[in-house]
Amino acid sequence: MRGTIRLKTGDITKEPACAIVNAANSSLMGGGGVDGAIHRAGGPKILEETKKIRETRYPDGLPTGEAIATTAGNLPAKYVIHTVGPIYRLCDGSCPDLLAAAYRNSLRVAYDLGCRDIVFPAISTGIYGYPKEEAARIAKSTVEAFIQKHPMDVTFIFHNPQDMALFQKATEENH
Ligand code: AR6
Repeated sequence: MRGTIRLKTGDITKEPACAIVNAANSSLMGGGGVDGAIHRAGGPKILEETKKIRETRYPDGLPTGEAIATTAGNLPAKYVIHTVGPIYRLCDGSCPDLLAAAYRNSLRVAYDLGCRDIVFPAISTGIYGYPKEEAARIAKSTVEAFIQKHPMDVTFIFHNPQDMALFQKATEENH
């Protein structure tokens, strides 16, 4: 059986999913946007774990498109999957592949941890400046391809109804 894809509005830090995804940066040391919200609500445990991952596995930082997992501290989720989306003004022709890799690797890490549900924010579309329509199409098609082979329930969460409507419209036009 295939998984499902749904859209909702809300705050990702409130989601009681097996995995929520953090739109992080290579340093894994926190930041603004979703990243800031997750570390604020989740408490210091998450940062302790990302620091260890930096020391042991990624001394030069997590490359764009890769993903790693930590536990979720005080959050209702079980795991936080930290990924790094591309910075739009720096990625040129590789932007779509890097954004797709961020989604695909997050799904794979969560799936390998045994998660069958996951919540994504709109990676790269905030501070990293990725055009929202194009990002929506890449997000949806990457998730669809993955869940064909690895059934999971995937939720895209948006901070406001406008962003959700935009995602819906951009991905409907695709079909
Ligand atoms: N719940 C759901 N969505 C949210 C939340 C939330 N609590 N907060 C923001 N969004 P961004 P990026 C939406 O900027 O573009 C950080 O500093 C937001 O409206 O969080 O990948 C990192 O450390 C937007 O649509 O992520 C990096 O340096 C989307 O989530 C950099 O920002 C993503 O916006 C990453 O930038």
